[in-house]
Amino acid sequence: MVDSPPRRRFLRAAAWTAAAGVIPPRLFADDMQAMHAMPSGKVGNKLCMHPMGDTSHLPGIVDPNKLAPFVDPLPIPPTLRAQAGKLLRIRMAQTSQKLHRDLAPTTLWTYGGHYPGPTIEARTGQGIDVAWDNALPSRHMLPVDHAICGAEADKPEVRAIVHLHGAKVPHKDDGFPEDWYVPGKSRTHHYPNTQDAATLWYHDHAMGINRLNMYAGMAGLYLLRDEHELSLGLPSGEQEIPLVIADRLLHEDGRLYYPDSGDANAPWVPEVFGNLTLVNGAILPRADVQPRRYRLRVLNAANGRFYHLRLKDGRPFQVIGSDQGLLARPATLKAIFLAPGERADIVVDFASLRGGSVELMNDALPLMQFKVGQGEVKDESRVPEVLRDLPRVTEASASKTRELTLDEYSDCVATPMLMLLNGKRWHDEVTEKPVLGSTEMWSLVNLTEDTHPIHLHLVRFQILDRRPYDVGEYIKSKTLHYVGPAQVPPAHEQGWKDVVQAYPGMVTRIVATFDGYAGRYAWHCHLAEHEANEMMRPFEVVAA
Ligand SMILES: [Cu+2]
Repeated sequence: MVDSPPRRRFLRAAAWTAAAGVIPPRLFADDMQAMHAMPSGKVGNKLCMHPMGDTSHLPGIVDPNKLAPFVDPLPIPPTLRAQAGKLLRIRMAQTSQKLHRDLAPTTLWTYGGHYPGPTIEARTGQGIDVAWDNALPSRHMLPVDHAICGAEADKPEVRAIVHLHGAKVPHKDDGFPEDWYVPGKSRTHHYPNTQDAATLWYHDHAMGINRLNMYAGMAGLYLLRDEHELSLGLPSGEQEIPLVIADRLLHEDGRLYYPDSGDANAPWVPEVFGNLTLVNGAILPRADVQPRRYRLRVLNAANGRFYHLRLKDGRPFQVIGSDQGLLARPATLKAIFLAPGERADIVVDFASLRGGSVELMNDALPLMQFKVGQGEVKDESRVPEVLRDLPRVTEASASKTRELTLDEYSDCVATPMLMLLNGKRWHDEVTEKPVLGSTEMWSLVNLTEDTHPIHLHLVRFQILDRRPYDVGEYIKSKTLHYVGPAQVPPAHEQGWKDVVQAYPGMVTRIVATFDGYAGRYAWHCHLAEHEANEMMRPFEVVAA
């Protein structure tokens, strides 16, 4: 039986959630839908329902169908405006937060006392310093797996290091996974902000446990603005809304539930899907808006879930930016598929919805509601037809090409148990050593049945194309035999990126210039559970 990858993802996810005795139909509709959104893989193992862990001890998990929708206002994280020369201090600590009106408060680990953490606002050309204080408890609230690389039993249980995702920063400020520190310690990172305006975000990156730290709440936005973007007249102020989207499972008493394998010595699970979606930390919130244009800064901050976002009435919206800032021109879409780590900068016009409402959906599931006011408003915002000068990079601009495989090793019942990049583990010798300032093309040869969102630290890149190939032939002879034409990415993926969805059965080619700083950085799958289990590698930018 050959099955498409999202189907397998669906069954795997369903297995452990079904074991917990919860919610089959509503939960995974988007995964089912995703099946149609991605190309199907060419290889398939016989599927079997492998029990992913004994969760029968659970007293119960919150059922989203029983929560009243749209009763909580959409929370807006507090804004921290960075000023040159003034140190920002952000404390990581255990806090408690109500995620829905009718739920008991949830214990979270947050930056600055909120989930999501405060939105840091910075300007291109104005470097800032942030002191990240680790004031977390000494015991972890979620199951640490000491069999995972970097989280061995001799390591402190609670460790943290902040990575500013998408930022061009020196190695020492990047949040390298091994630069973690323990509660009671602090680390100051300098962010030079020598790059174009973009929707960046910060999250924990501590080796072997960042999937747990992120799930506990350690993430926030970092909006980098520049003069060019500010000159465009895009919706701003109250008409610019951050939307940090992530899924969770909750016990009925409000505690976070993070699934485990059932083996206390090896609790890691290959992927985690929640049945509840948090938008800025609230389940099914409502945003009261005016009948005018809004700019939505969307981040998929989930550990493993892809979101297929659309508005319920099917109204089109304009995508004006991706991971690394503005597109060349707006792309008009009715739905967008975002992988963990990806961002979308979107403009929606509610003018024709005066007095009405519309829901933001993940396929068939509502995530939140926009309730549109009655009042007359004069909207002076605009979305220019040309957003910026953004030439497409070419294959010829790369002075070096690397062919890098994405690998997955399964156990006897086809449950993936280990994921690697180019067949190597984190601690293997560094093999990717781009020369500072050089341009390289990386061909990501996906040998697995999953889509992996691949993220490179330090650099921005463009997606050249994706092309189907014969996976079996590659495994046998290491030769690429293409079985279809190269597919140029759609308009909304033609800008500067720092995460790319590498589809199964495809070779995904990206082109990056390794400028900025020499030193050691990481590249990895942004499915947090894959990243934890060796789907992360160092690369080293070497001086010319
Ligand atoms: Cu992955």
